[in-house]
Amino acid sequence: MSGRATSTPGGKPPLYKIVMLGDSGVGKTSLVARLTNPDRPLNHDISATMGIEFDTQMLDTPQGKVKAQIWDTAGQERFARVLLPTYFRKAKGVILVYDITNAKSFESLSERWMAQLNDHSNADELAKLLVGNKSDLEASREVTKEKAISFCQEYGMEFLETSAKSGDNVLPAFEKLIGIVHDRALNAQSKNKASGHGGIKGVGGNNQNKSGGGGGGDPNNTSGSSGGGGSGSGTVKLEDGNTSGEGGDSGACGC
Ligand code: G3D
Ligand code: MG
Repeated sequence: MSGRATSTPGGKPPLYKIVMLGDSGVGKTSLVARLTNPDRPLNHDISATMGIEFDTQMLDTPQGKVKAQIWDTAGQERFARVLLPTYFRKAKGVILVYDITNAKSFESLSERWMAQLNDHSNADELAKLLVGNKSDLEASREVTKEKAISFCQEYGMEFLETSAKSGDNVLPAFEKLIGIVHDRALNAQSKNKASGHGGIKGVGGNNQNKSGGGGGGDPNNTSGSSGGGGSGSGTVKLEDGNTSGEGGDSGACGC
């Protein structure tokens, strides 16, 4: 299939929402920062993630360029329950992150994060990638690759070890996940065409608003084209159990 066929009607690359999951401190925010600002030193001013943040980034796949809207949240128990439905809404992929030097962060994946994924999303339809971060700290390793691989076999996902500190495998990790997401969308699109439904429906699933997104409006609108090039970011903060858009180009959450 040609790259052209993957584009939305305006010729813009498709936009897919992916979410970061994992305990606090495993390096989720550092991984996103390393991807979107590769030249910035690791310990730039990464504020504790108190709510939800997202960043967008153009990525290459074998089938052409796509834009990823990457959502990042705190692994803090007190916020997670209220925020998770918003977090997973319209997500097409998830990166489950643990810290290879912290066995508990790996155990949390099966004890907590997989359960939340199942409760708040259509987990079978989400593309999943397991990421063991902090691979630069080999001497302090607590989680073997074998353990991680057997987790992946159990839950049906791909696996990579990364270092947000050195940058090792960070871009390949995001590209791997977005490649799976894009392949699935293309397959769904060609099935639609074959069955006579035709038309490009964003990235499949339950898209309602196809007016485009990315550069503005509802950050959860990942169904249209990606808007302009480049990247953007925004924040959704928790206020008395409700979510509201704030700052950046996030606009109203609409959730
Ligand atoms: P989180 O978003 O999952 O909560 P952060 O995690 O990105 O805030 O990272 C938590 C701490 O781990 C930070 O250290 C960060 O610098 C560090 N870190 C993240 N990724 C790596 C990595 O790949 N290697 C190493 N060695 N450290 C990493 P501080 O000291 O600021 O708490
Ligand atoms: Mg964080």
